[in-house]
Amino acid sequence: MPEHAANSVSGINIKSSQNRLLIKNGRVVNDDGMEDADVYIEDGIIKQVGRNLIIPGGTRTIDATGKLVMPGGIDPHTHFELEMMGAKTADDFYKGTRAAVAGGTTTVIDFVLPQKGQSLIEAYNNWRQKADNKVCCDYALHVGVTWWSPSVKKEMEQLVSEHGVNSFKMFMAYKDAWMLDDYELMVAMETCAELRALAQVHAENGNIIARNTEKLLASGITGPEGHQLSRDEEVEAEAVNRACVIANQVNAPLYIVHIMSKSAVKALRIARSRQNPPVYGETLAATVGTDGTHYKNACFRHAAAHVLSPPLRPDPDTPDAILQALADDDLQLIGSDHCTFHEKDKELGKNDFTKIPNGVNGVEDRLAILWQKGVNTGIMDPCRFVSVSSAAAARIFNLYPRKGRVAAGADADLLVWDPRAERTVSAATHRQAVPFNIFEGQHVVGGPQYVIVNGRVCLDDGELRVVEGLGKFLKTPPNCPYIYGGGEEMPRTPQKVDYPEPTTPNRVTNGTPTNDVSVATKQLDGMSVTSSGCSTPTGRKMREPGQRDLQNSTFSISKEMEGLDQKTSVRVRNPPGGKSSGLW
Ligand code: URQ
Ligand code: ZN
Ligand code: ZN
Repeated sequence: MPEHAANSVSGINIKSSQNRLLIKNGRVVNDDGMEDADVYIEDGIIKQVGRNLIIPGGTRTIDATGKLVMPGGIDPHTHFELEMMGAKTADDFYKGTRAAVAGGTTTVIDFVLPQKGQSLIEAYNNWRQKADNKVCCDYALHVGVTWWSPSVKKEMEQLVSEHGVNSFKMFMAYKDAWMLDDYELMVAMETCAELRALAQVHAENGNIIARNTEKLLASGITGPEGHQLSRDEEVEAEAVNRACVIANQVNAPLYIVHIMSKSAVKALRIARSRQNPPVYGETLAATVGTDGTHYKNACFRHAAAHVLSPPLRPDPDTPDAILQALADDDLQLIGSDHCTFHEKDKELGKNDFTKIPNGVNGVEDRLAILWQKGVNTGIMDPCRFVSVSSAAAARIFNLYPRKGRVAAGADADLLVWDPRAERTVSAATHRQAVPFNIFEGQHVVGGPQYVIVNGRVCLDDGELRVVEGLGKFLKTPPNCPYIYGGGEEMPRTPQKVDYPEPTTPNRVTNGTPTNDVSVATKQLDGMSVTSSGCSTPTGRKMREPGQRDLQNSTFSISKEMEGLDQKTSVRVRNPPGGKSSGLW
């Protein structure tokens, strides 16, 4: 099968033995626990997870000794083939999903973004046309509500009832383009709640940005550094708070996309402690993997490649604080907001930062960056890694447990993750369409050795073998039980009174190599002994009296590696939480 075989899925005629796969001797990681188990796959579905499985002859076997078997990543935020700010993103649905699979992501959720005045259904159909025959992994769609009228409301209803959409993104920024005012935002959120869909917001105060921009340009600040100056943390935090208040007024669940700052996390945390229906927060690989100091780089190309909105923050404590927020369930997910532009397009803003098309890369390196910055440093354990990079998105967008879980009955979207694999991130070797990578030069330890997409081995011991068109469009049903509760009480966050400043863990800074896998494997060893630190399905830490705090653990590296290789057995003690989508 050639790697790039357009529309080749229908032509796939694999012998039945090739539809069978056994992943043996690995440690299976879900968001609520780990166990040493084999995983048997047939016809794209996980059939069995356990020990001593009875397997038909001729089944291909992957030996995962010393490796982790995790659900494939779900990237809840991509922009493939998006036209914005006079340019088109460089990665189309083929190149973008190919890069996703290379990095271990097996489902993406892209955004249909209609132009002002455009029919939402028409825009949705355009997106399906762009994507359906190109995607190398499954995908779903959010739809942007970029203008308001009664016809928009009607189309939202149709999108939910007929087209498999359960989430809508509203913009509080991009004044004169996609921005809604507060009244429109309120009605749009109300509509989402009526439809039992999920309202998403891009939280920045577009009016403040517009005025600040006028003043900056008038004072002669035209370079990329002006981007951050026009929209500092306060501008983001104010919008987060306002969005939460509006959602609360209309009793709508809310999802805030790309949270980029400590101030925004603080605003979100306060809202989450008081609000029901729930509020969820997403951050980005860019936010934990780099920072806003790059806007001062003398090279326009370099600085402009980091321009996205909300911007990266110059405060050097931001990446660690955001990682800590992910670990503590103040944030629930990490996406990429992958939105790459060629250099010639970024140059549209050479003399005016407001014209630099907004967006950065991330779909390929999201998992490795999170593992390196979050797990290898001891900030989060592998279960929480699975939660924020996969399971939480499946739960929130009502794809769970078909996606986001290693269990019998789920889609066979899996990673065999090698916690010792080392590489240096570089545009020279990445699969994304642009010759620039915002994580350039960062040394990461831990990465996918095998990536299985719908039962097919698409990264095979490091060799990429994607199939164009292999992915399917995933309908996301409304009335997600995880959000709306099937008649039972909705999930609530505990009351938290104060927001302590996040501690700065002992870790490497951006770009500084570390070969120390001890912390990650400490976590693995800790998990194997006690299961402590495993996240609940809502992400909060479950640590029982007497159980050890993994972040303060002092195991030796050799013991930990032995622990993984010798496969100390552990059973999941917590049953899978949350509500199922009725798969079983
Ligand atoms: O706002 C977004 O999510 C897209 C449209 C652009 N990318 C970005 O700068 N965050
Ligand atoms: Zn946005
Ligand atoms: Zn985006």
